[in-house]
Amino acid sequence: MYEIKVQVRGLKPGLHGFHVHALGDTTNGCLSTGAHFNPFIKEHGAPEDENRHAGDLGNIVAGEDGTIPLMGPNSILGRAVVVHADLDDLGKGGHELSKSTGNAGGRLACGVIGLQAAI
Ligand SMILES: [Cu+2]
Ligand SMILES: [Zn+2]
Repeated sequence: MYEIKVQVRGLKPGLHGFHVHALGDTTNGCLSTGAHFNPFIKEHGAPEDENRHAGDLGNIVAGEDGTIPLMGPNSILGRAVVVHADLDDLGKGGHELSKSTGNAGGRLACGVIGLQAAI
């Protein structure tokens, strides 16, 4: 298990959807990171749900740290993390986008997931 430290500044107070998106590509900003990483073709949900995208990490409140696996067939290396403008309703908001994106709104910030060798 590796620890991923995320530092985000300038967000408005409250919850922000936080996901691993499928493509480690930011050539068109966060828009080119594709959809939520979803290797098992499930619906959007909460991190603790059985029916969820593998990339569904729920919400962050500014500065929260999390740990997720980087190895094996579901590796997130080469993909991207995205912070959204609004809260992720975890598939339960009743909005038409709830089951695909959690209706988390625009993509405020993103980064490609890679490995940096330990010194
Ligand atoms: Cu997202
Ligand atoms: Zn999702």
